[in-house]
Amino acid sequence: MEAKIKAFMDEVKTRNGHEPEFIQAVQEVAETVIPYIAKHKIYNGKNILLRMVEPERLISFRVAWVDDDGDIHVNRGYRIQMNSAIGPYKGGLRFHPTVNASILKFLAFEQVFKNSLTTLPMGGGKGGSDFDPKGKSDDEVMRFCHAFMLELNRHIGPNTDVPAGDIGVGAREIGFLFGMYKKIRNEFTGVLTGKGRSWGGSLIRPEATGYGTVYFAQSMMQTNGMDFKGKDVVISGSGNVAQYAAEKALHLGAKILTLSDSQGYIHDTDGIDEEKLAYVMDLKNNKRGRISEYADKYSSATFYKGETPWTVKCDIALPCATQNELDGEDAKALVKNGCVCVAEGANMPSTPEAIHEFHEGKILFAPGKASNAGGVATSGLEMSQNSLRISWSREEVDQRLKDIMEDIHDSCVKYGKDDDGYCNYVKGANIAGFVKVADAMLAQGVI
Ligand code: NDP
Ligand code: 2IT
Repeated sequence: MEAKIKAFMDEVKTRNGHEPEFIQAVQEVAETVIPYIAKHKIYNGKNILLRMVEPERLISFRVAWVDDDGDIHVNRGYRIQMNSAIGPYKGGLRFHPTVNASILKFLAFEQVFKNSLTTLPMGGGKGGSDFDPKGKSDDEVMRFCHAFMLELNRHIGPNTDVPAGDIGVGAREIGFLFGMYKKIRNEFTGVLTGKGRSWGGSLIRPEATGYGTVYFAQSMMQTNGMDFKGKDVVISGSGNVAQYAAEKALHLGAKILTLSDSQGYIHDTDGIDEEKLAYVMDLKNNKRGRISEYADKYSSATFYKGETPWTVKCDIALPCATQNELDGEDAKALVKNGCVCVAEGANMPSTPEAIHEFHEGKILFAPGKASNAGGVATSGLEMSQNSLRISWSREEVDQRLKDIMEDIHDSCVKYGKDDDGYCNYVKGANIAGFVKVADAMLAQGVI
């Protein structure tokens, strides 16, 4: 089996040698899915995984725009249409200076499995740009988004490819992108999700990724007779996912100890309560400030510059910032300090070494493609509401989100339970995600 996995990865590396994040994501899937394929005849000899690692289409384009001083800038835009076997391509757009083909291919690949897990009919895609919205005026962001959509519009559509937000793309950017799509195509349609409430957006979509991560973690905890009540929770990030993970964990009676951004983390020994969280939301979403300002406002908090929060003693850890933000040493510290559950709100925040430590320590560990799937699942619910031209209540969307997270949890347990009773959620998520897409690809023939 080792040799089979190595041969497959050698081929992937030959074709994508300069794409470390993509190779990392594929390696994890190959290690769990190739043994499954070997045991299940229908998938043998079909090169099914090799077909899944090759994007159906990779689009790269120039985005030229003018800043407030009249200077011209050029950024690179992308859309990776990875797999459409079970539905239109679906996945976020990331605006961040680190964006490149490797990062977007890893995200698009993960998205295929994640979307399959949601039980909804969505293929996988991802896109974005190396544009950095930080420090830009609203007008500059608008001009960039309009220029980006001027090209992207010809590749997407409500039945073709439906983008959404990710790092650096929130309600403001989705508004500008939607406006330009509507103008060019003269069509008011559900071509993007994460839209504003008054123009086709769904209730609960802003909250969905963070809430879903906590719902998933709660399901995991319940398998061991535990829950969030009274637990110490460490969270990284302070953006969309981190904010609503914190809110839901608070609702369930937990104490939130940390939040972070790319400059460091804050540790509030009294806990981040509802009022303090409202301050964070205003600071990050309206004032576009830095998390260090939290420690200036609240004396119970300290800012640790350039550090990540994983050495803070906790029961539950929710990495909600970015890929590879939690390494093997961090994982060792978490396990040693008694952490019992790690659920990823971000995509691939734990390195392979970290995941190894969590599995060795036999603690509950959920990979992002399972635990952060609530965001895209609720995007799927937004698409349904757009097609039906109706709007469901908060309670209805939240209930559907809860049900989907429970379904995903059940699928992970079905395919991930080891002989000793320990659930390997990585294996479970990869195999469950694979089976649905692979079956559809087999049915549709070699295309
Ligand atoms: P936001 O842009 O709202 O927030 C991102 C947060 O992560 C910020 O606090 C940011 O800090 C921090 N961050 C970004 N890059 C780094 C870095 N290199 N090192 C440390 N911190 C960093 O994005 P989201 O909250 O939407 O996304 C967070 C994660 O969740 C991403 O991995 C994304 O792919 C994933 N995700 C998002 C979904 C969604 O619906 N939005 C759905 C599923 C997954 P700073 O401000 O300093 O950059
Ligand atoms: O990584 C993700 O799942 C997202 N950024 C959300 C994608 C979506 O289409 O809502």
